[in-house]
Amino acid sequence: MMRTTVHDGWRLRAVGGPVPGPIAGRQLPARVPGSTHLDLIAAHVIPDPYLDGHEAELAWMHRVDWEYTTVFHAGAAAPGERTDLVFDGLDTVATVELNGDVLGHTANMHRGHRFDVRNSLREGANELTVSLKSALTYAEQAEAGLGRRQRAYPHPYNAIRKMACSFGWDWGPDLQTAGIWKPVRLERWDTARLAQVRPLIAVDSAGTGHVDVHLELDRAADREYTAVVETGGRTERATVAGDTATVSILVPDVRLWWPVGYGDQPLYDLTVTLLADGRPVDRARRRIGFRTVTVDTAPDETGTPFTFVINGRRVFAKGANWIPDDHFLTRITPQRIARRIDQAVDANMNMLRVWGGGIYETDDFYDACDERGVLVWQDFLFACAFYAEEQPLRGEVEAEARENITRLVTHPSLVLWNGNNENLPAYADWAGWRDTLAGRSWGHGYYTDLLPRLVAELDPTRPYAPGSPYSPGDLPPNDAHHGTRHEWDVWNAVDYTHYRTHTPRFSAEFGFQGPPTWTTLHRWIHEQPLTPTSPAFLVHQKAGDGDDKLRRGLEPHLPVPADFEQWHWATQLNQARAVAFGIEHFRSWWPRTAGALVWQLNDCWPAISWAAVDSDERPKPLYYAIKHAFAPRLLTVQPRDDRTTLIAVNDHDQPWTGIVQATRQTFAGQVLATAELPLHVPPRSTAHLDLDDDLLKPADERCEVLIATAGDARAHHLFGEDRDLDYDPFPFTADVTPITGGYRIDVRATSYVRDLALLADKVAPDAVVDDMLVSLAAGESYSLLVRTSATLDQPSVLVRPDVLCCANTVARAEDRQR
Ligand code: BMA
Repeated sequence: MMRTTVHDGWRLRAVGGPVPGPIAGRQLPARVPGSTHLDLIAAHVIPDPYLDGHEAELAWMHRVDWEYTTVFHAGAAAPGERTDLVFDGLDTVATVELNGDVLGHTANMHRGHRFDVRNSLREGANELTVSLKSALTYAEQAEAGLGRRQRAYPHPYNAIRKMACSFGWDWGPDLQTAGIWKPVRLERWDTARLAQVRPLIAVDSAGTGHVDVHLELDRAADREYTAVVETGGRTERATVAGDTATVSILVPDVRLWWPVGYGDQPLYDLTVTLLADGRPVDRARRRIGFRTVTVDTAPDETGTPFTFVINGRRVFAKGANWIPDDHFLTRITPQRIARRIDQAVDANMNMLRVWGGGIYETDDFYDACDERGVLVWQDFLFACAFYAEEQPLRGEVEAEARENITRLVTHPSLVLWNGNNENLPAYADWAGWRDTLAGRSWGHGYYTDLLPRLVAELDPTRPYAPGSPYSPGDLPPNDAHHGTRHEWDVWNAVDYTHYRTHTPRFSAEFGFQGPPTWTTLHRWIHEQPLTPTSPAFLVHQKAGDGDDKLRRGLEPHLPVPADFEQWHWATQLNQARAVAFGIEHFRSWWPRTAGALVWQLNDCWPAISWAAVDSDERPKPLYYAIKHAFAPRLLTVQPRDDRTTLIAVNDHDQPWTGIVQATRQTFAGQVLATAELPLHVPPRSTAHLDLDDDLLKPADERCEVLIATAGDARAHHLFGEDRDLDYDPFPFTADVTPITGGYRIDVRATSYVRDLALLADKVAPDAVVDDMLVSLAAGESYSLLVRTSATLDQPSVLVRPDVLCCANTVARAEDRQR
């Protein structure tokens, strides 16, 4: 088998549609893998679509047809030789021609295509052309044929198998990509090739790993075929009589792969060699891990749980939802993915959910998760819409599902296949949606029949869920007592304290918006004055009514900010508070609640969004709040049976024992009540600690705080909302000391400091602070470390009030306004 990539010499031109004069007729250099927007940016013929208001100006690109061409040199196919041209991914509606012969038409970005080019390939120069039709026009025509079906956004993304958020989302731009988005290569072979390698892995109670490698052969010649499989120091071989074979290997005493926080992530190389008459003709390599996974959904006294069980151990899923890490997918490097997964792990996460409006994530993504012990829940790609179950969609859905199940099956990090995002409540609950169907299909058959059948056939080692959210039987899909739940009343309609009105069995989506970091915002939006409602700003705020929802979410808690910079800090802080409030509630209910997946970890462009990490990879204050709220050991103050209770959550294999020091004190530092509470929390469980009235009943609720501390864990309980509290607006002193690689900022609280933060990016674009949203009692000290390559002329900028701030400073803004 000889594989040669065909990535060089590509040119691009617009061949139809409303092409602006300066671009019409021009051939531009093109990158493969790549996409039209990126090629046009590189050729300086369009502005950066993420910048200011350019997104809308580029809408013409949605209606343009494009042509990619290259000439590559190759030998003609020898007699008996097979030559295939393989596209791992075409985005999306393509006609592929080689030397003028049409090889085929495609209309699905989520799968690969293989063309037999024996008869078209020439000795010497070969001209390859990929013509891409407007995906939007195609989708509209497809919809006209299939019948209109409801969707959450204007374009018919549900009538084409293309990343749904390519057509815009409530955090993403409407920039409809087109291109050859995955590798292209020529494969030359004779005899046979390994068409499919699908290892299914199990571990028995004796600790022996079972690897069943399912193989499919593509044969060009009749030979004696043998497959040799090696892993874990063992080798097995089997004769392949027909086109399929299964080779089984037993690996005794396997080292188990664990999620982060539970153990290591040993990975084993797996090699499959195909021999024809004893001579190797093809080889495939995979990396596998040994672990078991089930989801416990056996009904119990409160309803239907949804608890991941890995290697027999029940796991609270701490994590977030994942969207494509850049709207322009082909720019996402393995390094960028690795940094993002590192951030997730550093924020104490152990699970990411790959959301169904994006893509079947890449091997780079899954490799990074395999290596770090991040569990992955992968949605099938259906989101917030009804989908036709008729052709041509149906065939494409089956083909992409088969291909991606087979591709991803090897990854130990993958622990769940899920049918869709929110399409079940769309049918059951969303006002007026079902009535629009008039009896037409809507995707139910995919989620309850086709997809579970394919998973059972190709990947019986993993659980399948019909959708997210999902409740069994005839229950409303979003029922709080059964299965997974999405909480969107918070953000859309009600205050975040409403999180406590439900105790879901698994919270698969919940979140709150906030702006990106200051530097990211100003890198991408340049208008003056910049306000939450200025035109270019609103281009980057895609949520319906987003600005009002931010304001409504803020008002019950924090003072009204005096200016834009205060608004920026206050809305970021409120986002952090809202999500942490949710996480602490959900964790306090373990094991009844078995997961909290924040909406959303990452951004795909500079946006005002629910993300914890912005599109320039900078952590927002929310990120630090998540990290604290997901700490293995958490103290949290929660209402239980009309009583304010301290709950200790121990997500650790060791018991948590010691003493909780609890005080009620004034902001000025006068201690009014103290208690020492013995703490004993068994591994992976919670304990409730009763607090006496003298701790719970403030003399003056405006200037007192209850602080409970055990080791590194600490809970702060205020007796009112920030906007009503009498904070000292200047509650600390701070000194800066240069250290290797950055600066140390020593903060000393002169009065109670709530949510100390250092917005390091304001000082240097690469500056990152190690922690923030730390609260300090009067008299306490805390050191923040800022890492940066910059040498600051004036290190004292790090303690400027707009850089080193806290919740108290938002209050000060209101004072200024008064
Ligand atoms: C959920 C997600 C996304 C959306 C988010 C925020 O429903 O599934 O569709 O971006 O809410 O509105």
